[in-house]
Amino acid sequence: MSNKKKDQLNEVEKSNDDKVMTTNNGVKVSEDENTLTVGERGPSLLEDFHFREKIMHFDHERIPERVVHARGFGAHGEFQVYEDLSKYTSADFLTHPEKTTPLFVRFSTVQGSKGSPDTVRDVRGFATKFYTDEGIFDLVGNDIPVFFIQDAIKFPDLIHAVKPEPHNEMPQGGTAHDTFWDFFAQNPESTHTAVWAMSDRGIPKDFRQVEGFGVHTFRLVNSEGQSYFVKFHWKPLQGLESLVWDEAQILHGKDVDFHRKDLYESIEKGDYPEWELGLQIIRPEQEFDFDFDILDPTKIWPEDDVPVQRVGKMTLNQNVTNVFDETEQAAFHPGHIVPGIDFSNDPLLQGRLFSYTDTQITRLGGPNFNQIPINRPVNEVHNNQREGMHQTSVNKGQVAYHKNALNNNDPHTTPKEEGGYEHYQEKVEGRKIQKRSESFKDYYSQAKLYLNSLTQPEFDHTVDGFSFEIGMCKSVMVKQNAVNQLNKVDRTLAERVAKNVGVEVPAENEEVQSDAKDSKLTMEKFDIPLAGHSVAVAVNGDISADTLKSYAKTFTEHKLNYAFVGQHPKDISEDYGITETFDTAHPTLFDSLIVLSDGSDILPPVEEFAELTYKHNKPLIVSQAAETNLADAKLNLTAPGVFVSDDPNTIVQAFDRARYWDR
Ligand code: HDE
Repeated sequence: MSNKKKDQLNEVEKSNDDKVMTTNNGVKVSEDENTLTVGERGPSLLEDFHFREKIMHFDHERIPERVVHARGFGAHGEFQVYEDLSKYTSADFLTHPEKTTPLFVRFSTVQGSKGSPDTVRDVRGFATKFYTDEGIFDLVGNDIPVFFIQDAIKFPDLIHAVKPEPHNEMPQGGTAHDTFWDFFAQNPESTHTAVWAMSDRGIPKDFRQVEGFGVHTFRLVNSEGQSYFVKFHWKPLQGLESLVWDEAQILHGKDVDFHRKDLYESIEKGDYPEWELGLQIIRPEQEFDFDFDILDPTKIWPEDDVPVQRVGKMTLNQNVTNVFDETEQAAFHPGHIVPGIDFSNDPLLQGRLFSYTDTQITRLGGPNFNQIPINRPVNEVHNNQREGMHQTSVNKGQVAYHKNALNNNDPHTTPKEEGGYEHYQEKVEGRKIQKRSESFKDYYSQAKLYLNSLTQPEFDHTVDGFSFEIGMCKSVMVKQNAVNQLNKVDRTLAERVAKNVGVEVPAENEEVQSDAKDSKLTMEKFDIPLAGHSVAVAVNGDISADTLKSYAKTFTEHKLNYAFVGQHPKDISEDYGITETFDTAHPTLFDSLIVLSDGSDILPPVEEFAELTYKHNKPLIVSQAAETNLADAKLNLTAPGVFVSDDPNTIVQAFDRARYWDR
């Protein structure tokens, strides 16, 4: 983390090391295990102030969880722009390549509550707080570039449909239920985002491998006052990978913390995840050059038409010290912007600008949430705002108003030329109306564009995603209505899902007639580096320490995470050994598997490890001695991505692809 934010947080960090226990009023505590009572077996006394304070504080430890995005995990990092972008913007952090800007990122799921599993099918939040020298810029985006609705007034309806149903509070963490699919069918603007969520994008493998999108159109404004429309992107340098649904479901039980653990451990190990900041820029005179409205948040700007310029890099390099104090109390807000950035008239964005401060007041208990350490800017804050719950500053002086003569008119305002924020002077006129623009009413073309751009396995997974989710609905009417919507996008999708969920294939083919594709939509466009992947080595019988060490050496050379998994833990050296057993580990927790055997009968869990790795299309290496033992297992040893080898280096070749869909 860059120093400014780190120094600021260090100042408030508190350690108990070598300290005596006190009450919150600083009185040293002599007894912390027995309350004050009358005699050894008598009643407790109210005057035990330490007991009263301890229990009072405990009773109030919880704050309301976020209405949406309750389940999340964050980390600190930094950002550096590659080149001076003053052509587009006056923002200080985008025009000074020599500067590193501290930042904080929180990833989240949308639907589930705070304790829900990480690997559910859902959109992921990707919120970034930049602590720039000119104040805080929050880029509060998602891992999917579009949103379910076009106007903020529909957000409570969407979320009420998405969340567990109110009469029985089920299901937790997912959208596979009647109210969500009823909303989908009755609100066709949700079609495009639903197609993304049902594809592999809805079940990312980890947080390190998600793209990030600002979703809305923003403006960049340069020092001459020229403005450009912009969409923000985060491009992961770790590649882009997803789970398969069966694997994701098993992981709900095997490791509810699968995503947060991956991020936490990568950072602890010094394997810092990185993303490049991407900009798509549309000049004002191009605003109406497209067959979609650039203010519509249910539309992408296809990257083949409007290329993404990669302008800087973010590195996440420090875990938080305390999850509640930092991650839980982080208050993001799309309205936190800095000079050089401004809003567009996207009606969803405009509504968000209103919502986020409201939610912080409920969640964080008052208007002073910006004073909480994680939310404090790194530059100084001075104004005439005073008092309120949880005020932590001690504001000096007689004067708290503007303008004043008693304090020399301080704090004083700053003109734009010297860094004062001035809103872009867009000319706007019109009647007051409540009406959706006609230009927002094409709900299906880009859903079709997305499906056209997928590879065949990706398309098949999307069919499976829809089939599972719609299939879980109880109402046949809802299922039929949902399939009728799919029929307006893609006939094959509608036919296959209808068959899988047991409803009628709509009589008429109403699909969008278009072969248009965007080459950047398939996940396979990303190179996937070997480093950072994981290998389980299933040890069947007695394998020499030297053999295990030679495998460990290869893994370390290639920065692979690994674990030897055996029937019993075993110490084979000082640093590593057989640390996992078939009870503690599971093939879904790893990206690949190597089976080593001494030739003895294959243990049932080893066979299960091999079968599940095979089923989930992951690289599988089987030693020569294990090959014959696995003859009866449910897998084909000559299938793509299965290697019979005793050479530890085969792992490099095996990761030629992260998943072998043609298996
Ligand atoms: Fe949010 N959203 N949202 N949202 N959102 C919240 O703010 C809201 C929307 C997003 O890690 C809440 O502090 C409205 C789009 C993320 O802390 C709340 C509308 C996008 C996070 C809220 C939207 C997002 C939130 C809940 C429609 C992607 C988590 C707690 C106008 C571009 C941030 C909180 C974190 C959180 C309201 C739509 C992303 C209730 C009214 C579109 C990543 O204020």
